[in-house]
Amino acid sequence: MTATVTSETAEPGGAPQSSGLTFPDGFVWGAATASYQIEGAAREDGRGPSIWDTFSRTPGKVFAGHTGDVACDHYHRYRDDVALMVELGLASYRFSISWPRVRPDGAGPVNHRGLDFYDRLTDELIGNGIDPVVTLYHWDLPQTLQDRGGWTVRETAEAFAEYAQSVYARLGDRVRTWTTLNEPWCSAYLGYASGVHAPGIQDPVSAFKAVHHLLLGHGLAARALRDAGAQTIGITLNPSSVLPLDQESAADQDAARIIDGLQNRIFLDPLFHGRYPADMLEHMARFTDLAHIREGDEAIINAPIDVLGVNFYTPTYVSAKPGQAAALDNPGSEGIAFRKPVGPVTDIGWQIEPAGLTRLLERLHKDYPGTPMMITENGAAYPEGPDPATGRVPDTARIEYLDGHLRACHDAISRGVDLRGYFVWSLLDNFEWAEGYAKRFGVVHVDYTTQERVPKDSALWYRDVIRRNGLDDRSPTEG
Ligand code: GCO
Repeated sequence: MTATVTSETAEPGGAPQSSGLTFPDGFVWGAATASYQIEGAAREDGRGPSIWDTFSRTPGKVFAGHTGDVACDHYHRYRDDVALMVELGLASYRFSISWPRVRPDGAGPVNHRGLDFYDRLTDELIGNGIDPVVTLYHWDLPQTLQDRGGWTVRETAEAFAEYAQSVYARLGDRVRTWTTLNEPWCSAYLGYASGVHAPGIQDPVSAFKAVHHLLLGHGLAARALRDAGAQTIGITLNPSSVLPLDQESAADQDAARIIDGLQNRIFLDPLFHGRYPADMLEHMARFTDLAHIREGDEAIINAPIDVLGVNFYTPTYVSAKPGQAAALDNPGSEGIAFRKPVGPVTDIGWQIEPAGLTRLLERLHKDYPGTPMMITENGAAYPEGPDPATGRVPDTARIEYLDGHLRACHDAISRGVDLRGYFVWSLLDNFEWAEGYAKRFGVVHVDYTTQERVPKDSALWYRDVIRRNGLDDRSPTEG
């Protein structure tokens, strides 16, 4: 697809039309969710426990002791949820498969009842003209695999490829787009370094081993999917737009290099260039011998992919600060300060800076060229619920956030970036990991007592964006 864009729209024969932003023909409009965050039915049809079941039951780990036991009850309400997607006019829906539903013991026998659910969901989507985009791992590792070392051991990478094959065997005749991992940065560093996410471990050595075994799992699964005949294979990262606070300062630039290495290049270089960056090998070697990185592994990780998924929420600014303790989720970052958000932030405290997204996409396009990209997540937490008088959910700030980031995507496309689609995070309010149900990212409001869904104003706005394949020139908050 060529990335042609227009910045003017004209109504044939009509009065001069306001200028707007039109996206390329075929640009994919979608919404995203993840299994543990929405499905519920935690003990149904043979599903085994995941690390998030364990973690959310560990006192003090998740806001107010919330768990994904029921979540949005999507497991039972998926038909209604697909009907909502139809109302919004989504072309595509990105969801993840729960590994412990499919292989309750991680590496053991396939649980066909678990696959039945995804089979029904896939048929429901396709029957309604919505293209399914499957993510194989969105953080719900089977607990049995964690008990054997989780992502710190090689066996988990091997088990992941086997699990990927079992899902492909069932859905491969209908699902065209396969994403191996979602945000391995979070799985590795939040799961094993800061311990803010499951499995809640705080050990840099484990985190670096997890980085490698996640990437290896991706490579092994990508190869297995390719051999099985998968059409489009990708991985979703959350690459960060990392900038030195003082662009002129050599010390700040060096701080940015290290954080860019830990958050971006440690994943992107082996994926696209088949080797870890030399400075990151040195960085990791401060903590561990690198015996877990075996001869040939980087070539496996370098398996060709067809699309890079990019999740973006907020940029990162860093500076050199002697004496600063390391941020737990960035092992080895002592002497580096992360700037506190400035300017407008969302309800989760993340700085809003759409230009950071354009910058990031251009950088990825320049340093890792040749692979089309999709925004596989972008969105914002805001608390609004239904107005008792009107029943509407007036989430104006979310509309502004989305409008700004779509303009940033359009800018990137205008500058030559091969961006093929956009998935809003998220279709539904859902279980926001350590924040439980306290943070709402949905364009559809969920009442967790009644499970009633109400499309927010942002959903109606997004429906119009999809209809016109672009943005109009009104400020998003007007009318
Ligand atoms: C993410 C996650 C989502 C989060 C979202 C908001 O990939 O970070 O995929 O599960 O809910 O990012 O934090």
